[in-house]
Amino acid sequence: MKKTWTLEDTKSLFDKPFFDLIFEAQKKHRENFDPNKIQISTLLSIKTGSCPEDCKYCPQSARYKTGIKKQSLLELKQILKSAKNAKESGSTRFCMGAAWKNPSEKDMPYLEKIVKEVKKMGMETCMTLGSINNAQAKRLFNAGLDFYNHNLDTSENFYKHVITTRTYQERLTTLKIVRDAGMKLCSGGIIGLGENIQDRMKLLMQLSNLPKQPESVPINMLIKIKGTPMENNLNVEPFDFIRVIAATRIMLPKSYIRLSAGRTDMNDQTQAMCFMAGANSIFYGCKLLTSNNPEKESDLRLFKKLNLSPNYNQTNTTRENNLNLKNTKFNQEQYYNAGI
Ligand code: SAM
Ligand code: DTB
Ligand code: SF4
Repeated sequence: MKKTWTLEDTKSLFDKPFFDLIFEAQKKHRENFDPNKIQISTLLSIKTGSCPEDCKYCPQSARYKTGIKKQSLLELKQILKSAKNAKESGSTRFCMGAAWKNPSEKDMPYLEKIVKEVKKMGMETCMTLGSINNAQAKRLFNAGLDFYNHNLDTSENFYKHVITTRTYQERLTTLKIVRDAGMKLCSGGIIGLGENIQDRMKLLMQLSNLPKQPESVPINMLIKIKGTPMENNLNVEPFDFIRVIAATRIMLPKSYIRLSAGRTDMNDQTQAMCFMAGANSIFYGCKLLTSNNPEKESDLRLFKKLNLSPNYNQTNTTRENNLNLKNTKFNQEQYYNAGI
């Protein structure tokens, strides 16, 4: 039977001596995953900026002057070109994000078309479009959408300090709608919003106590965007972040935990500790939605140092097709050392 995490249980995890916590997380990780494999996803913003929501961390909210370049829905050709690049550079999942409160009915046929075409390329598909209703979720599922991403972001209590235009309950409802439509769920949060440790515990309790745990759990470290109300937030202490990853691994043992936004502010050692604590997925490619992500070459170098190799999905045929190292300077050496 699925364990229900209480605040007391969760607190006892966070209170553990650091190495005891990491050891327990790594044990859990090894029971459920190959510790030397990593899942690779690539992000593309298919509609950028002018979002009516007020998420205080977000560069894309129309309420803050962040200077990002707005872009209406991208053309199919451009989306497929990015998906092809992502596939050729080793990504197995293509995640498309739109700066919307929710998708409009008039865009649904086009969104279905996008999903069908990306799916045809042999990649897993993921979208994050804000709140969706039952009919929209079913349509996206029928078009071939594998995952839907919608984050809880933080604890229910702290949420009101972050977003006022969408309720926490609406978020939970969207997660249920995604599940009811038959899709896999990607849901996580952000560390560094100004939340306290108990808010972090409560976010993880919400995620782990869902009727079915999300298959993917992105843990973002706040990227402090100039012009947003959170631009001067305090930095997250790396060891506190690693603790959150470890607790996530223990509380959601079978989920892929994605080390998401904020990796450009983490050194190799912090990222390695996150992998040790149970993170086993990243966004790959030099851009997230609008913000920078590490360069591919720097990630490949890190994989090499840590002997990490990509976790290919079953539908892909050749490894060469997936990890096109021809484009990287250290092609042969990487290829040899990663044992690919
Ligand atoms: N508009 C849709 C929504 O909010 O559901 C989809 C895109 S939205 C940008 C996806 C997620 O990105 C947010 O839920 C948040 O967790 C994350 N995010 C946005 N800005 C961020 C930032 N500055 N730092 C870290 N994570 C961020
Ligand atoms: C998630 O949890 N993080 C990604 C993805 N899901 C959509 C987005 C991170 C966005 C970081 C800020 C930006 O690039 O605009
Ligand atoms: Fe809009 Fe999503 Fe950004 Fe919130 S997180 S402002 S909903 S794009």
